[in-house]
Amino acid sequence: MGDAFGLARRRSLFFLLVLVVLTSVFLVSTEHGPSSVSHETTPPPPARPATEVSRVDIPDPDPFGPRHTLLGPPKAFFRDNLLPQHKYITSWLSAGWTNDVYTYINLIYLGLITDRIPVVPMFIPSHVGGHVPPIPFGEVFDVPRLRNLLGTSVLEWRDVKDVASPEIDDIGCWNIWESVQYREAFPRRSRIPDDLNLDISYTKTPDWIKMIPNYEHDQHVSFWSIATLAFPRTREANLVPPRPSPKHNVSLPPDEHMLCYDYLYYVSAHQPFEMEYDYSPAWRYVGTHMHFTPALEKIADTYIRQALGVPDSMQIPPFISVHVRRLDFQVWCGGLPIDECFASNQVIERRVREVQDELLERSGLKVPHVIVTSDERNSSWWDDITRQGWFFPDHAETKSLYGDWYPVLIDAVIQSRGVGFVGTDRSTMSIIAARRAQDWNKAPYRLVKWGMKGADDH
Ligand SMILES: Nc1nc2c(ncn2[C@@H]2O[C@H](COP(=O)(O)OP(=O)(O)OP(=O)(O)O)[C@@H](O)[C@H]2O)c(=O)[nH]1
Ligand SMILES: *[C@@H]1O[C@H](CO)[C@@H](O)[C@H](O)[C@H]1NC(C)=O
Ligand SMILES: *[C@@H]1O[C@H](CO)[C@@H](O)[C@H](O)[C@H]1NC(C)=O
Repeated sequence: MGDAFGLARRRSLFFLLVLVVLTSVFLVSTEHGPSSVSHETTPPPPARPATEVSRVDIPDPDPFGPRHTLLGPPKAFFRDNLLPQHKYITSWLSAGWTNDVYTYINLIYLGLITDRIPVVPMFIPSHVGGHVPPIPFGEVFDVPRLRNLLGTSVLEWRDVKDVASPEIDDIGCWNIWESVQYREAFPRRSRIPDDLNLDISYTKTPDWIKMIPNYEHDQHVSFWSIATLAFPRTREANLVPPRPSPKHNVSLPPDEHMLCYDYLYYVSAHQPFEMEYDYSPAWRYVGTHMHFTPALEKIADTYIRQALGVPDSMQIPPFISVHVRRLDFQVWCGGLPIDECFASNQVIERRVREVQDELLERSGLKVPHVIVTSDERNSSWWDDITRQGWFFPDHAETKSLYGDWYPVLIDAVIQSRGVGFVGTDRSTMSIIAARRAQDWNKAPYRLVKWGMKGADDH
C-alpha cells in the first residue's frame, strides 16, 4: 500500500469523474437539446412509465416512507427488511382502544427522542370483541401525513414483515412492567407478539426507571429514563440475564437494531397521566399530527350528514360534539345508582351552553347543532338525547357495512370535528377528543365531572 498505488487510484478516480461528467452532459443535451445530433440516427428511447416521469418532475410525496427506510416489500423475517444505516423502535399494546392510541403516541415520541424509526403494530380489539381481527394502524391514522408533519419516518409492522408470514422471529426486548408494579412477576402481557410471530426474550429494566420509586399505586416511567437504555453505555451497564423466550427457549439481550419495550402506556415526561396537560410533549410533538385517514374522514362525513339531515349538496354546518362515556365506568360509582353517579343530560346541557356562549362571544359563531356519541346502549337514554334536540350517528348498520371497529372509529372522528366539545371527565377517549378539537378546530371544550350527585356543580 505505497504512494504509487494511492496515486494510481486517485488518477483512475479522476478519469472516472471526467467520464461521469461527460456522460451526464451528453445525456442532458440529448434529453433537452432542441435538436441533438443523435436524434435521427438512434431510435427514440422507450416511453417512460408515468411514475418515473413524476419522480423527475415533482418531489417524492413520501420522502420518509418505507421505500426510503426499508430494504423492500414486507419480508418473511422482519430482520431481512431492516437497513443497517437506520435504527428502529417498537412496542406492544394491552388496553382499550384510546389507551392504545396513547401508547402508540408514546412509542412514536420515544422514537423521536432516541433517533429511531418507530415501527407501529396494529390495533387489537380489546373492547371491540375477541373475535374481531386487529386493524392496521394505517387504516385509522394517515401515516404518510404523519411522516411529513414529523419530517421523519414512521413505519408499520405490515411494511416490515409479511402479515401472513408463518416464520417466527426471535428478539430480545426490555421488560418495563416488572420494574413498575409488584403484582405480576412477568412482562406486560399482550397478544401482539403472537400476532406478529415474535418469540421474545425479555431483560428486566433497572428499578431506577420508575417515576415514583417503590410506590405501588403508580406504574409510570419517564420518557428519558427508558430512552437512556436506547444508547449503548446505559444499555450495557444495565444488562442482566434475560428471561428465555417462550417458544424457542432462547436468551437474548435487548435488540439494538429493533429496540423494543413491552409496554409504553405508562410513560410521561413529568408526571403520571399527563396527556391531558397542555404541556404534554407526546401530544404536542406527535399526537396532534396523527390525523385520521381521508377514507375514515369521508365515512364519518356520511354519518354526520345523516345525523344532521344535511344533503350531499350542502356543506356540513359547524356543530358541537359531545362524548358521554357510561357503561363500565359504573365500576367507579361505588354502588351508587347510575342516575346519581353519571351526569344527567341537564348537567351536560349546561356545559354545552357554556361552549356555545364561548363560541358566540369569541367568534360570533352561533352553533345550535349538537352531535352526541356514547357507548350507552339503552335505547330510552338515546330517546332522551333526541328529546333534548340533539343528534347522534346511527350505527345500526355500521358493523355490517364497515366492520366491528367502525362504530368507535367513526365516533372518534365525529368527536374531533366539533367546533366545540363536551366530554366525560377521566375518559381517555374524551381527553384525546378535546385535544384534537382544540388543536384542529380551535374548539373550546369542557369535561363533565361525575361519580356522585352534583359532581359537576361548579
Ligand atoms: N362507538 C363508541 N364506543 C365507545 C364510545 N365511548 C366509549 N366506547 C367504547 O369504550 C371503549 C373505552 O375505552 P378507551 O377507548 O380506552 O377509553 P376510556 O374512555 O378511557 O375507557 P377506559 O380505557 O376503560 O378507562 C372504547 O374503546 C370503545 O370501545 C363512543 O362514544 N362510541
Ligand atoms: C432451555 O434452555 C436451557 C439452557 O440452554 C436449558 O437448560 C433448559 O432445559 C431449556 N428448557 C426447555 C424447556 O427446553
Ligand atoms: C334505560 O334508561 C332509562 C332512562 O334513561 C332507565 O329508566 C332504565 O332503567 C334503563 N334501563 C336499563 C336496562 O338500564
